[in-house]
Amino acid sequence: MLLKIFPLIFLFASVIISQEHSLITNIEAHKTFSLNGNWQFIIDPYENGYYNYRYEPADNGYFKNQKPENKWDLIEYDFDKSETLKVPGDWNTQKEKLLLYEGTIWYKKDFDLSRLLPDYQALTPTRRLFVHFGAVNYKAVVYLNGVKLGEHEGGFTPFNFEITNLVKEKDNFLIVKVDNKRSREFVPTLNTDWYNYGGLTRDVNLVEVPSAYIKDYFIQLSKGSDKNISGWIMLDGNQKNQEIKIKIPEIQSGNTFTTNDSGYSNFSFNAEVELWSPEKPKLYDVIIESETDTVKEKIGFRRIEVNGPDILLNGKKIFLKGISAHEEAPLRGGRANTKEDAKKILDWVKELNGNFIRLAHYPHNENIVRLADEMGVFIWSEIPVYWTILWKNEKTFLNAKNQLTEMITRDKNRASIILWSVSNETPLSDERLSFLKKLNEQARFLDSTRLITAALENHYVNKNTIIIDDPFGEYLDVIGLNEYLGWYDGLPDKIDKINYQTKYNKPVIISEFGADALQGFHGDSLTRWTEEYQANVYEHQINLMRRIPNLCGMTPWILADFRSPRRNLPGIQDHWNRKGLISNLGIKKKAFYILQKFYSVYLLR
Ligand code: GCB
Repeated sequence: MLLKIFPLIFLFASVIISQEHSLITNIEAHKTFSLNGNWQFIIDPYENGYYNYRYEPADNGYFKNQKPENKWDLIEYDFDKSETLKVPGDWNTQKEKLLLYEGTIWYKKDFDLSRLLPDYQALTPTRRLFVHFGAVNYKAVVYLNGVKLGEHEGGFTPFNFEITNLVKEKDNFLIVKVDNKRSREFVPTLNTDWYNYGGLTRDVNLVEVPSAYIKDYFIQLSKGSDKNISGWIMLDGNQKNQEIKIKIPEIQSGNTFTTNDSGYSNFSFNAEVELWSPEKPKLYDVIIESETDTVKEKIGFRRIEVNGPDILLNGKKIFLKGISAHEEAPLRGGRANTKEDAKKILDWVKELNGNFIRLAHYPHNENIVRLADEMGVFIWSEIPVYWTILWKNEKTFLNAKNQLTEMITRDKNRASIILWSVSNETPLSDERLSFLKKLNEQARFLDSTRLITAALENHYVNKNTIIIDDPFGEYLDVIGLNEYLGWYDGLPDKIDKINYQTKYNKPVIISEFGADALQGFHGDSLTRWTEEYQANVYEHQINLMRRIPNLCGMTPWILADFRSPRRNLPGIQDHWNRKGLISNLGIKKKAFYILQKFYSVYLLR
């Protein structure tokens, strides 16, 4: 009976997904034209370019890019005389005056299609053009040639708008109003422990596709199988019924099928694939051909499952030797956004003898996820449902759900991603539980092949016993737990006295522990902020790890020091969270070597 219902559920799932997003995935498989580089900008703290003096949206805002036409015209801005900012890039670390700026900045980029894409006009109407943003923090309103294309909320996921009918051969101007003001109802909310880097923080591209093109697809091993590949494909455009071929040339495998009136099809076929693992991160070229479009990408195939308290990769028990990381550029500072940044971060994970990274506390850029596929590093990816979200606010929920959807949409074909996390350290309440349960359902609905987790908190049963009993644990595959014994909770020797219990027969990952140390600051092992204190905490924590029930992995907090405006201690913090194992200048602290050693000897619980 179950088997009979399954295909129906699957079909239904694919239809709903298609209605929910307009994102083109794997844009590199299409023709892209980078709009990265220098963009002019106007700082607009009062949003004068958006609202009139009655605080109503103006129909003649900065997005019109007006110029005086005669000597008496009154126009109080001028993009062309304004300074420039580099895209991709946060604005905070590019101009000193913007270091702590939270508000609106208008960006403008001019482009000539005749230069970027000389044959475009000749090819229309068989071609379409989109503008694609890797991420904009936090809110973006996008205009082309004075006409609004759309808006996007959420600072860490991609989005795109079609510009086929608006774009001109010459003299296009793309304007983006970017606003990074924090707000109680946003995701994240007002209060976090990371820097609110604003701007066009990831790549901006024009993407050219055929009039009917392959917009999205899901290609993974079928749940529980090593040999059956299944998923769905989604076309967009004027020719919905098409014959589709999926090919994996290296193993001469694939299948042919036809999309329905909505442009969708499920598929499944048998394939003798070599399974992806950190030891051998095998990726296959997968080609998808429709009658009007072809896309290609490298995909790895592996099974990730839980069995009682264990996590299994391709049927075998694994231990996740990890580290948490923010999306900060090693050495350079500011938001990471290049392939080199991603490489440096993952090289550090390898140097630690690790095989796992927790990309905290929001979806990181696509470079790192793709590189992790190649380098064989497991990923935990999460959305910024962090601390005190407004659980009762429907808009907040829809926003969180949308960010989750966009994260999964972008990265669902990456073998490296094994865990989707829906929240971090959220305080217990009925409203929170129902909010998180719905996110959990959405994640499972979009992707039944990965494990769902969340970073939960400690609860004491008595002085020396902590229990993992968060009611949300019942719904998760893997329990993440943040604990700060030895730092926020007692001194390092307290760690030895604590015992853990868990209510759930499920794998546990200690998703955070740590202590701050200013690199180069030395003292005895009980002096706060010294490398010795941090090392002391790591030594005791590592002993504790051996005693945590059901432990399947850990991601201590954190790989490198990161900027955080809530860290105010002069001479030590100066707006940096110092829990990094590596300083913001790339220098390793003592604790780095302690974890490195542990990871070199520890195999499995
Ligand atoms: C936490 C948070 C993390 C903070 C960290 C800290 O529990 O999850 O975002 O940065 O503690 O350093 O306090």
